[in-house]
Amino acid sequence: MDGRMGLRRGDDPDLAVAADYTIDQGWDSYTDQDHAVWRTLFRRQAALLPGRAVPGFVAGLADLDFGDGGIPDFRRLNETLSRRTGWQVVAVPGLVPDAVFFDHLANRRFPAGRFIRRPDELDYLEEPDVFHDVFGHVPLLMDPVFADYMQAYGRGGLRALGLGVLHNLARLYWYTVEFGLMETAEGLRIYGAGIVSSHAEVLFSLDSPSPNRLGFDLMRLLRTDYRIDDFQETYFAIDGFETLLALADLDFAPLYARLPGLPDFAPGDVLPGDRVLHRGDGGYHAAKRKAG
Ligand code: HBI
Ligand code: FE
Repeated sequence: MDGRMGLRRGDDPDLAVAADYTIDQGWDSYTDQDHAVWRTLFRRQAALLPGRAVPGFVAGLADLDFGDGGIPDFRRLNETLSRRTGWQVVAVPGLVPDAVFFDHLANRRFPAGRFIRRPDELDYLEEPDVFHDVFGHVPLLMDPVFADYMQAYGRGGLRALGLGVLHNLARLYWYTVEFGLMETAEGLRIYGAGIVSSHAEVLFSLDSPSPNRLGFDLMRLLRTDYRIDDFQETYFAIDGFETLLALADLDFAPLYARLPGLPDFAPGDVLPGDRVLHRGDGGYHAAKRKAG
């Protein structure tokens, strides 16, 4: 626990939390150490991602012009972002309830943690911090097609909540927005925020022989469990953001209706119908299971 835990969790008596869970970013109260952590992470990822992330991510990052100024001030960031796609970043204390999260997305507001991890936890996160949320998610919100998908996901999330199938839709978010890969003419590229914000997972997701890399298949993915505690055992690759945006016009209700009769798949499964880009040897997770 660190001294700012209260600020993280939203139970600090001085912290005014609105009904929609937004708070002031309080940019002036970041310490030099906070900004130094951002710079360390930023330099490391910005150097790694050209040629590994999708071109739209690299371009969005460049256009946001974060420079070396440390943690971005949301007021400035929002001028650039809202001019481009009508999205805004709002600060929240940490994880917010699903309905609140989706309502923000449905209204083109991205909830971002305001706190930043400590220098001794650079590669470890329990809750999304400002580096994951802003560096990882915001560059693609500069892309008009991806920006529309995120809004559609918010609307879909609200519907899924009402139908009691949120855990299925959450898998779609996980395997696309957080851990998605894309097949491009130049090879596999990353667009998932959970990957682009993690130095080790950038290398693991693209280069390791361990994980499966499979073609995107909506129904398959709605049925596939995921890991939140470690690198993914399977990554799914889309052809382009149009694949995601096409989901926005799709009625999920018939798919949801079929789900109760169908078994779930484990994170590492490879199935007969899968389009296999790379069949993982599973070595990484097998070694962990043996050790643990
Ligand atoms: N809250 N701040 C924050 N960030 C998230 O990514 C988030 C959340 N609440 C709920 C949630 N994600 C997930 O349950 C959905 O994406 C499924
Ligand atoms: Fe995220």
